[in-house]
Amino acid sequence: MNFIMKEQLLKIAEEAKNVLSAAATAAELEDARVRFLGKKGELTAVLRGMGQLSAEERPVIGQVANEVRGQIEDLIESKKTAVLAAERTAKLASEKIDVTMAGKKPALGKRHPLTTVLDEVKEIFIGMGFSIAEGPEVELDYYNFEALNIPKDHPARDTQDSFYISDSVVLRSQTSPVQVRVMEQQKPPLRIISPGRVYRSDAVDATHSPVFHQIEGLVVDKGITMADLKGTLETFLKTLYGPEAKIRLRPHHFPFTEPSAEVDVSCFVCGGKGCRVCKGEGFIEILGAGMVHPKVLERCGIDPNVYSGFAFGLGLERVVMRRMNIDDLRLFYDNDLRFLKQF
Ligand code: 2NL
Repeated sequence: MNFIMKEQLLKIAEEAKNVLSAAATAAELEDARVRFLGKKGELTAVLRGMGQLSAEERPVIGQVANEVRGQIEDLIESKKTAVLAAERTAKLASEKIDVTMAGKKPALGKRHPLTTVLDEVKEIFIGMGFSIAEGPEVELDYYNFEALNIPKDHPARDTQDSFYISDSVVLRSQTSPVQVRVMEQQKPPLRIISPGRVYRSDAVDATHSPVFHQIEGLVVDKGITMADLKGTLETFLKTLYGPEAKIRLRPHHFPFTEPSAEVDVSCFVCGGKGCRVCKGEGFIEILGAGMVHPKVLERCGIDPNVYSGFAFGLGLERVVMRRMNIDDLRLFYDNDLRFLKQF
């Protein structure tokens, strides 16, 4: 019995040495500790059998067992230090970063063509002393139509042409209501432009959209005349299209201005000779304008006997389409990068 148990103990010691020298991780070391020294381990199993030994044999085997336990414990301890050091080195190596490596370039967007041209227009008017005015897109029918002298039977007031929220609330069909609000709240002199989104009940095609952008302008002061209108718009259009640009005014009608005019700019493709772009005209219609109707001034609390003013409006999309040779309005709203990247 003594002999067999001693053999078993030495075999365990031998096996433990092999397993431990092959262990490469802390987890493998722990597995080995449980296998050889644990409560249900191999060494414990042998020690359990010691009860059957004689009183002389017991201390001898006990001593061998303790020596084997000590050897295995020492092995585990020294191996543990080596394994932890190796694991730490491997972890550090795997976490190494090269701080000199070139970074990833973030994809950089660019401005929408409508924004580019709007910014340019704003800049030109700011240079002439104008301020930018903004207001609600969901507007009272009063500000959108009534205050602007647009009669009840005017086609623009039809539910066919404007989006009504209720009897008295409408999606603004122009940005003039912003200017009406400014006139109600501020005293002349006034010099503002009001760019923004406007809504009309149109079916979508290459030249129509139910949502588009308008830029309106308003100047009110003592002694403002048609000459101020013409000079301001000429300066604006020459800055936008170049110093060779010429302008021309044709009589027109708007309910909110009197007199009213449509303003043309000489064709920026042929310079006025006549070509396909201007359809042989030499000029292209660019905006509507006029002297603010006395009734409009009066409704806004400005005395038309003391003050006068001019106003104008233009569609942003049409200006950008001509300038950038874009033939379909829908391209502005599709958000197709193949289109947007070109500008
Ligand atoms: C166009 C041109 C225009 C105005 C807008 C305006 C604003 C106020 C008073 C008087 Cl508060 N007029 N705006 C004036 C003339 C033309 O727009 O083609 N519109 C459809």
